[in-house]
Amino acid sequence: MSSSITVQAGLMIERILSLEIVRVTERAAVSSARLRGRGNEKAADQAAVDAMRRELNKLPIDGTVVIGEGERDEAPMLFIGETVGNKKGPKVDIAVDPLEGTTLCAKDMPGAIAVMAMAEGGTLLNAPDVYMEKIAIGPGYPAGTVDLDASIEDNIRALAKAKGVKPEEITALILDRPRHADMIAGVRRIGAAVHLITDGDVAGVIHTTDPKNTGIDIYMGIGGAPEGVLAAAALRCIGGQMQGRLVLDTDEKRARAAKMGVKDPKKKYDMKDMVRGDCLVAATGVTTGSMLRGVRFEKDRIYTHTVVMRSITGTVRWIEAEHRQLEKFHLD
Ligand code: VTB
Repeated sequence: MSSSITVQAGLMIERILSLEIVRVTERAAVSSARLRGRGNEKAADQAAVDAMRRELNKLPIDGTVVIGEGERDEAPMLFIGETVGNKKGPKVDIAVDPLEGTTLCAKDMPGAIAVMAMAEGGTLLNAPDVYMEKIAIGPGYPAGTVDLDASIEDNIRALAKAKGVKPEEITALILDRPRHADMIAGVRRIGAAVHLITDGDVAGVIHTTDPKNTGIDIYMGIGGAPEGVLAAAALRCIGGQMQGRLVLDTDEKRARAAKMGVKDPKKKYDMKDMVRGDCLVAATGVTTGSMLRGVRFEKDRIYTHTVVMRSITGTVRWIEAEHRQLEKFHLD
C-alpha cells in the first residue's frame, strides 16, 4: 500500500471515530446522570467509568489509556496503561475523565461533563495524577500573549492590549480554592474581574475559546494535570493558547513523574507539547452548564448534548441526540 493510501485510510478511520467517541461520552454521561444529586460522588464516577470502558472496548482501535482514573495501583478500571478497544484498528492514545466534576454531579450543580480525547499513539503527554499550573486563552491572539512565568498583572495587561480593551474589561476564570487567594487578589487589583468555579476546569479552559458567549477571556490557576491534558486537546481543536507545568513538589511525585517519562520536572509545556499531534475530543453534559445541557430523561427517551471536535479540520460539532430503546442502552 502506498503511503498516501495509508494516510487516506488513517484519515477515514479518524473521521469515523469522531462519531464513535460521541457514543462513549454520551453513555458515560447518561449513566452518571442517573445518580445526579444523590450525594454519592464515588457511585456517580463508577457508573461513568463502567459505561465509558464498556463503550471504549467496542471501538475498532488499539488504544492505550494515558490519562485515566489514576495510576494502576489506585484505579481498578481505565487506569493509566490499560489497553482498550478491539485491537482491530489504529494505535491510539486515550485520555478520559468519565465524570469531570464528580462533586458537581453528586450535588446536581452546573457543569459536570463526561469527556475524552483520542490521539495518535504516543502523542499525548503521560501526565501523572498531580496538580498542574495552567494558563489558557482563546484563539485570535498573537503567540506568547500570556505566559505562565509572567506576573498576573502583566498577563492581564498584555491580554487586554491584544484584545483592544482595558484590563477592567477582562474576566479571568479561576478555581475557587485557598491556594488561589493571591492570584484572585492580583487579578482584582488591576481592575479585572474574577469568575470563580467550584470544580470543572476542563470546561473552564474551553470557556476561553468563546469569550463573546461565555464572558471568559483567560483561565488561570492550579488544577489536575490529567484535566490539563484534556483541556489542551480541546484547545488544539478549537484554537487558543495554553501552557502547563506539573506541580512536582515532593520526591515521591518527582519519582512517579519520572517513571512516566517526565525528564524535566520543571518543564513548561505548551499546548503542542501536551498534545503532539492531531486529536479528537468529545464532551457530553451530565448536569447543565453554560457550555452543554445535562442529560434529560423522559418516559421512553433520553436526550444528550455533546460537543465533538477534530483538530485536523478544526470542525466543532454540537450534537443533540434523542436515544430510544432504553433496555438496549446498557444503563446498568
Ligand atoms: C482540579 C480540576 C477539576 O478538581 O483537578 C480539581 O481540574 C482539583 O482541585 O476540574 P482540588 O484538589 O483543589 O479539589 C476538579 O475541579 C474536579 O475534579
